[in-house]
Amino acid sequence: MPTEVVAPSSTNAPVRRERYDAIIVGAGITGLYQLHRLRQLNLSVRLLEAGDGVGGTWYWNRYPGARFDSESYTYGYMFSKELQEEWSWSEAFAGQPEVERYLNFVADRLQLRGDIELGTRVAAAHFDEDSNSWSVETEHGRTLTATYFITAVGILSAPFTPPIPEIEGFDGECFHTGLWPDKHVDFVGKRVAVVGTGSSGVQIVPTIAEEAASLTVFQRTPNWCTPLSNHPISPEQARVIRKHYREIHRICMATPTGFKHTMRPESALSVPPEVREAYFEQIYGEPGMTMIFKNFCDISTDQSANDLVTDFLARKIKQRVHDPRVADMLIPKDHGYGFKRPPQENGYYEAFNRDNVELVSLFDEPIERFVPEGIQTATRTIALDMIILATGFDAVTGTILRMDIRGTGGRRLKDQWADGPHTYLGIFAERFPNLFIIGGPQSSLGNNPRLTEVQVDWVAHCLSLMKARGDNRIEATSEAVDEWFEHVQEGASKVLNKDAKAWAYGSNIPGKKRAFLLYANGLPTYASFLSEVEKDGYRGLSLSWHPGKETLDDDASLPASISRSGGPNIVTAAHGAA
Ligand code: NA7
Repeated sequence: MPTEVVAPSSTNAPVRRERYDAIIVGAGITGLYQLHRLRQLNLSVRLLEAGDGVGGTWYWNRYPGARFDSESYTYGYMFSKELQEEWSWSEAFAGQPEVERYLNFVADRLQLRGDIELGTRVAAAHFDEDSNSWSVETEHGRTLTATYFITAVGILSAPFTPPIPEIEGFDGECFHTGLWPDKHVDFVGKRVAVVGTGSSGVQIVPTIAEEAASLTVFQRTPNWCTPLSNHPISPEQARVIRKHYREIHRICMATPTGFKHTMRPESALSVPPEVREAYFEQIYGEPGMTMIFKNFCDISTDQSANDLVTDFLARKIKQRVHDPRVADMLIPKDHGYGFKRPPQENGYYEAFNRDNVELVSLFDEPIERFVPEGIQTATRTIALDMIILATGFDAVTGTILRMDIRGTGGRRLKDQWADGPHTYLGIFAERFPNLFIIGGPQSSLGNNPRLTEVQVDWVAHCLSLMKARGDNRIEATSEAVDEWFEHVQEGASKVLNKDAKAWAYGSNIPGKKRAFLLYANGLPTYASFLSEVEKDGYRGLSLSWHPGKETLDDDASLPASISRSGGPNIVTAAHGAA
């Protein structure tokens, strides 16, 4: 795996390599781990990160109230005993500042910073057939090359600003929750509006309600929100968690979504109403995603079972919100429970009992435009000092496709995925050799760090094997991509949310083709798929060696014991293929 020194320094500064074995994009939880694993293989790696700090999602989403909805100790890294022993989470669901501190701690502890370049957004990556390498261009016009190009950009990282007329015309402060500034934002005494009531809106509303002079919440679609029930982790609890990390990991890896919760095995319809009601009450009060992932096993597959949950949750909203008209506005009418990722809240419903908080339904009173003094709706002008856009993300494919990625023959990934993503294993795209997509479309599921650790390990193992064999090119076959597509669709067809207007289908973005973007067959199925592919000699993938202009000289230096596969590509059958 050659590297090339192209920028010898005339000073004593370290020489900068501009050619690498691998370039990783994104210094979030996935990218940091991928960097660590590839460095263990002695590959030369550069990680490029758009932000000025590490953390990814937890760097950008620093709005007040941002926090985990996965248990802290199930979201963090689980590959290292040292990291687990040296870090203590202070809360069951850590807030953004603590998560960002954690990821900085990891970057320091694993000594990753020397290979990370911050403030460097990747604009384009083009595969060059002749050199068998990726040419990666930053938005500042610098070009780096690498044999392997690895995206670890997260699924909720391309903030979406809705096409509201004259959105630039507001004279006050305006922030997107996904691009929150790294400074104190003061709400005290201000007239504030929040547009959007997904997880971000639901998290930020209670804080602003307490501090602002007035808060107007613009809601298009209400969500089924349940209490997060966060709590501090005592030193004794931390000790128990540390002791049981292995067991916690095993449990998470055995659940479909990577959370620690397991579904109750009976149907919601099979138990007496009073038993069901008591159980709903219990899991409503328990911390975290229990209402969705500890519920009866058929709530996502049987409409009648789902109706029982929504009936319970609607009653809860009516109990918690004093004004029946506002309570009714907050009850979803267009989707069942779990059809969209349900926000976890901390005093969200109670915020609407305050005199300084108003809920505006965009169906009754649409926003016409932003004006210098605030927001003009169909019926009035609302004067504001600050507008917060909690309007979500071009999810899963957004950040990948905002880069101009081109494969063989100059083919653009954006064109190839115009009708939705097509991958093999969620990792490979046909005709994009040596591109690895980690934590992206057709693989992502609930508690994503548990998924991406599997992918990162698998990719690291694959590259180590390629290195040992002398291969330097890997590409998915067309049959394998088609079969993965069928496998992903089959999983999606089993759940009730097929018609939901959710980011998981891309339907929150005007003009985005509707396609299922995630993976619904479950983490254990995914993980066993990956290991079977490996055991079957990387079936569905073509591994080969390409000389490439820049690697010819290097060939002679290879130890004789390492054989080049050379010659015809090794193509093995995809899952289920002949
Ligand atoms: P979400 O969940 O996509 O929520 C975005 C919100 O913004 C949602 O309420 C949208 O309403 C609303 N929205 C979007 N476009 C508009 C326009 N044009 N006008 C008014 N309102 C609009 O993003 P979040 O950041 O809250 O959460 C993302 C994920 O982060 C979440 O699922 C968790 O996994 C963590 P809509 O529902 O589309 O009618």
